[in-house]
Amino acid sequence: MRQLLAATEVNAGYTMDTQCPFCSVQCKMRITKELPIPGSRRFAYSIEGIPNAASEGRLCVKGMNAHQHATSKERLMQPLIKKNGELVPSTWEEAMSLIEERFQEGSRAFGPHSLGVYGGGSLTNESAYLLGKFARVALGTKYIDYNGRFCMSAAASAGNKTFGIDRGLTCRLADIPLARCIIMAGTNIAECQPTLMPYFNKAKENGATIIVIDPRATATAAIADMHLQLKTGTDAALANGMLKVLLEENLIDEAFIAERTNGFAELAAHLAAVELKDIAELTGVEENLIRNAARAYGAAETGIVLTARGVEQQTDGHVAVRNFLNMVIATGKIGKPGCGYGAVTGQGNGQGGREHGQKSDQLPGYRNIEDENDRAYVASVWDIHPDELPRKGVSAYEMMELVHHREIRTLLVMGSNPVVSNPNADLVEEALRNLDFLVVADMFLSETAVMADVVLPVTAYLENDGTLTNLEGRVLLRESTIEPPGETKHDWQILCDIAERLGKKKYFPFVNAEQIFNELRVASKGGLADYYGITYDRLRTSGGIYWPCTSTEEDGNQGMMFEHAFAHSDGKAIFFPVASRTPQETPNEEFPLTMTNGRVLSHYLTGVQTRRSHTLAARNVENYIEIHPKTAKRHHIIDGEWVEVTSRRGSFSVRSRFSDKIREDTLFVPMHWGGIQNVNKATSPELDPNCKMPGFKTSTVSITPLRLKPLAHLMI
Ligand SMILES: Nc1nc2c(c(=O)[nH]1)N[C@H]1C(S)=C(S)[C@@H](COP(=O)(O)OP(=O)(O)OC[C@H]3O[C@@H](n4cnc5c(=O)[nH]c(N)nc54)[C@H](O)[C@@H]3O)O[C@H]1N2
Ligand SMILES: Nc1nc2c(c(=O)[nH]1)N[C@H]1C(S)=C(S)[C@@H](COP(=O)(O)OP(=O)(O)OC[C@H]3O[C@@H](n4cnc5c(=O)[nH]c(N)nc54)[C@H](O)[C@@H]3O)O[C@H]1N2
Ligand code: SF4
Ligand SMILES: [Mo]
Repeated sequence: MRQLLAATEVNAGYTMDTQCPFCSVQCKMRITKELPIPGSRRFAYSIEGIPNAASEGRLCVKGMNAHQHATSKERLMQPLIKKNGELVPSTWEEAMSLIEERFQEGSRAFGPHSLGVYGGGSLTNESAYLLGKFARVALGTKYIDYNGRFCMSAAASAGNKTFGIDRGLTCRLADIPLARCIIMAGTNIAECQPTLMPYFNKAKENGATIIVIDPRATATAAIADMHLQLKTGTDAALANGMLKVLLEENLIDEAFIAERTNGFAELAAHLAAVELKDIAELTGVEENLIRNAARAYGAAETGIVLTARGVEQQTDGHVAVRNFLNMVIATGKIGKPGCGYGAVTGQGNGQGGREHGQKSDQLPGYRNIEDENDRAYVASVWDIHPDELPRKGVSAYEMMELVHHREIRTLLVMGSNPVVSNPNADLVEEALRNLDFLVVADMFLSETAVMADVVLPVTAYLENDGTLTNLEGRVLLRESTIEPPGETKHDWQILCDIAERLGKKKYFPFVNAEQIFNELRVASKGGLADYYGITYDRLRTSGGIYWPCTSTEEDGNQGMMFEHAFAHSDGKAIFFPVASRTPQETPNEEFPLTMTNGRVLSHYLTGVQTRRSHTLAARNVENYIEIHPKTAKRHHIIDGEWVEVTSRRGSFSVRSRFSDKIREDTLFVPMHWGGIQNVNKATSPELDPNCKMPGFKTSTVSITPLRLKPLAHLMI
């Protein structure tokens, strides 16, 4: 048994091994809280990376400073209840009684489906799994979805369709240095998974050709041999151009296509009509560059293709990824060393969080909530009748629409800040204001928590136990040796407590995270994401185990997938012809520029955590819009001045930042700020029909210096 340090001992300092709470690499680290310097009341923390298979001991600036938010004075230490429009401290008893009363009232008056649950990819596997069970068993609602919908849904659905399974990386990180050509499409690893960069540098030293596809010359593009600086939203077309060259120049693997794939003839017929000059026109990338990139990938002995949100957060994100997968399987560059595909997963538990039932159409182990066998199996594990299991609900943004229509009237948010991270943020804010009852479980008073009727304080990464699955599909255990501060509770504890209040304790008897994991193992057994063979004891000694792992005797699959077969029933991968479409919005006189968005190194998602770290906050204190100096000149904009950016949805205001590293027709805005600086006030809620990913990355906008705007609207 581990001994937890009591709060008084915590105040005396400690050393503990933990994991970074931020991105999908999940770097391991050791934190030491030093005794205060005599005469000072402040503690010093020292952080060092611990060697591990993913980051090999490296940490980036976010990991080095994560403890600053976790130990910040702004942490919520007791529940809050809204009284007369103000959130005021309360006891757990009062907060829980109110939740019990209002959840029951809501369910009685408007039915169980008037209750909704909204989760997140930062939650541990245990909490994410329990959240799915909580929605279906404790509340009896079909309405549950999570922020991963905005993150991994296009790549996940594409992997499922092409390969029959979705695991972010189909190979090991260790394969990257073995690849002779690497395509990085819409992924800015240098800022978003910085501790992985040495893998790419090693590949380069080994002679690899690196191709970056991005409308901006990013820090990642700095290591590229070829940079295809395409127009935003044209990746599917670009991949068609590259496929055309691969076929034309016979750079494909015919034996692999014949033995291991279906549907090649349809793809070839579709590509026959593709003209490279049309693709060059559509994408803004020169014909020669497309040809050279395709040749480099096709001719290389080994190769890896990576995509991330630049390709995926589009209304054709699913098919755009499928077109990159067409390239992977046409060249047979998968299932062997130095080869593979990776959807670079985003959040700390972005991988595990999408496998065990937070998604509206999913049951644990990547099971399908509409499949009768899957329903029967999970119902038996949960000790309920299959008919008691709700059917599938709707995706994250669609849930917000239902909130807006007042079909969902009560909402529990755990591990997300939807009012900032959803597209069309003004509508989402209006929707949340209309709720009868909003409960938010968070460590901080986020923009969403401020709107809540009850805010529940949760433990942070330093204080709770659980497993997280990194971008490779490697399950990692993070354990704490310190006691929760103040009155904070673990997410899973909160779910068990509410369930008990609703008379469902029998289904939520858990007293620690390991017990939940043991139920998850059984619930996932036989599913695509099978965790049955993984135990806490094995994780404690192994440093991580890849799924699928079907028995406790087995080592897991060692990271390399599809060596002999894909996951479809006939063992084959499937080609899919993809249209070369123009972007979802094309510029016109009123909205002449295309705006995309994304991340910077020092902030994380909606910034709720990183803004509470003084070291990180100091690196970027406010939001900005990256604009080419020539474009700025045409729009009378001075470097560093405040501008208003307007789309068909709404407006936000940020400072301009000149950069010649961006296309002249494109603007880029980080996503880490809420309020008036929130880029999502202007992004489009149009969804990809295949996976319900919003088309975040392409909106047409106008841009005006605030200096030139009439001031009348500011006067009352
Ligand atoms: N520092 C930091 N790291 C993070 C995060 C963070 O918030 N901050 N978040 C984590 C999470 S949850 C995620 S999902 C990942 C995201 O990781 P990424 O997907 O790598 O991050 P983004 O910056 O959103 O987008 C990547 C790139 O796509 C480009 N892009 C924009 N439009 C297009 C397009 O149409 N086509 C192509 N090919 N490229 C385009 C952008 O210019 C950008 O450089 O990062 C994770 N890591
Ligand atoms: N325009 C635009 N919008 C985007 C994106 C984009 O690229 N462009 N990217 C999308 C993507 S990929 C993502 S992943 C989403 C993310 O969007 P959000 O889900 O809104 O992201 P976070 O800022 O991580 O919000 C998490 C909240 O949960 C809290 N939290 C952190 N850990 C825990 C925990 O363990 N338990 C609980 N209860 N709370 C916790 C944090 O304090 C924070 O308030 O944003 C999406 N929105
Ligand atoms: S943010 Fe990602 S790369 Fe940086 S330390 Fe944390 S897990 Fe590692
Ligand atoms: Mo994400």
